[in-house]
Amino acid sequence: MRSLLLFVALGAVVPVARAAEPPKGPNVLFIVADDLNCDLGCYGHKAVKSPNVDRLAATGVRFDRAYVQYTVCNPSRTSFLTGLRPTTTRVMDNATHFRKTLPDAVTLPELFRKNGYEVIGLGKVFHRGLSPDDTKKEMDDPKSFDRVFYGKTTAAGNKGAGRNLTGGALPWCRWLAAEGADSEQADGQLADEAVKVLGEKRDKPLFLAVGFYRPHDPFQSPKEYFELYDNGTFELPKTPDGYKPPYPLSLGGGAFKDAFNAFTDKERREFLHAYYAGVSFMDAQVGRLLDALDKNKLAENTIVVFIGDHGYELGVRNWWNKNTLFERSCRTPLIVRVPGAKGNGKATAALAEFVDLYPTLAELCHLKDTPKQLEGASFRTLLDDPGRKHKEAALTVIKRGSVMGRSIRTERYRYTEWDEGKKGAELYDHAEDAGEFVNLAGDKKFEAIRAELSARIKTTESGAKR
Ligand SMILES: [Ca+2]
Repeated sequence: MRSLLLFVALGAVVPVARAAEPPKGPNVLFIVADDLNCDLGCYGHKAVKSPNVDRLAATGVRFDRAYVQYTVCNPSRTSFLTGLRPTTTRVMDNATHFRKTLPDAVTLPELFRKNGYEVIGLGKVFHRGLSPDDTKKEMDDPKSFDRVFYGKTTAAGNKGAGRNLTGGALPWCRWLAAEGADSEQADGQLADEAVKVLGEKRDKPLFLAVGFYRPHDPFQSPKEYFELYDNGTFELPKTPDGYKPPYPLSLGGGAFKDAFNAFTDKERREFLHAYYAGVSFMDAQVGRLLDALDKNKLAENTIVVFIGDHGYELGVRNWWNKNTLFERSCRTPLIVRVPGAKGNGKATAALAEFVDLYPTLAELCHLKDTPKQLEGASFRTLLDDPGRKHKEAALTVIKRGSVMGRSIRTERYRYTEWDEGKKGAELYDHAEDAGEFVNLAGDKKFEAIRAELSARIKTTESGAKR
């Protein structure tokens, strides 16, 4: 039908691009965890149990400075799946579908399809509704996948012990240590389905995207993952005495702030407990995928990418959410295992942006017809040589109300402007202040650095690829 339409429209037969023989791969297993920060064993966290992601990190390249382009689900996912910055996609909330703003974008999975791959999407790859039980499909992108499966937590899986930590003021802020096995939860079903897919015989290479819903709220996981932790041992978040948060956290009131301000240490410990149980539950599912790769002898010909869609603040500045421009929201895990890469088993401190994922995977898989307007730069060479540099800066933006915030991370500094500085600016020196508590933006000694970083925001946003 498409050939016929082209014939009618153009008056000539336009050959449909087909490879003479099907491409041989490599396969890609692309795993996304929702709202996952770097509190993982392999990133040095002492309490969190993540043996399977750790196992992947031990056999792949762990990125220690990888930054998302937006710290909310839909804008971040849209960005790394289209290879475009949020200011280009114009998707800066959870309600706008990128096909409205960029109808002709070729997404990363779509490009794999066009290159002869079988492309399967399980769970939350593009943004979906707010919970795994939300069956609305309108946020997904049918052009991107040959097959999709979302999973749905069963009635039995929704039973258990738990409570809302805000007395119901924030409906999402609740935990449940659920009865029943992993497969009663949507994420367990996603792993079941992925294991099935990896066991299937196919004559095409496979791009399998698996988007786990945890550790995103509601903080619900089978109770065995809660039982991995004694929350009395958790280190509680620390904010220095007398600290005054910058814009927009400096604004008074709001349902989130009011609820978080009412937390006692009991709620704080429960929040950490429930979030980390979700990390371990998600981690166990990742383990099942890695085992299935090994069992089906696919590991040697499969690139594995593991990411969060953005980080998560766990109580520092008394903020228990994402949607900030601090390090813990902007930075998220990125682990890439390419069979045979010389960097496997090592970590890289090179700055990388999630917008780089698209051109990297396109290069690694020798894809044809990669869109010319991609805004990232391939980091393929880092995978063999993790000690090299990749780019000068990573840019993350968010919109709070009508105010745009832009934050640039260089090797040493983070610099943030709200409404181009009119609503405030923040400069943090990570060599001295990893927690980003001492704002140097008004300090005369840092005037030149601030000016340089302000200019860097503009050049990065307007297309400087490195
Ligand atoms: Ca998210």
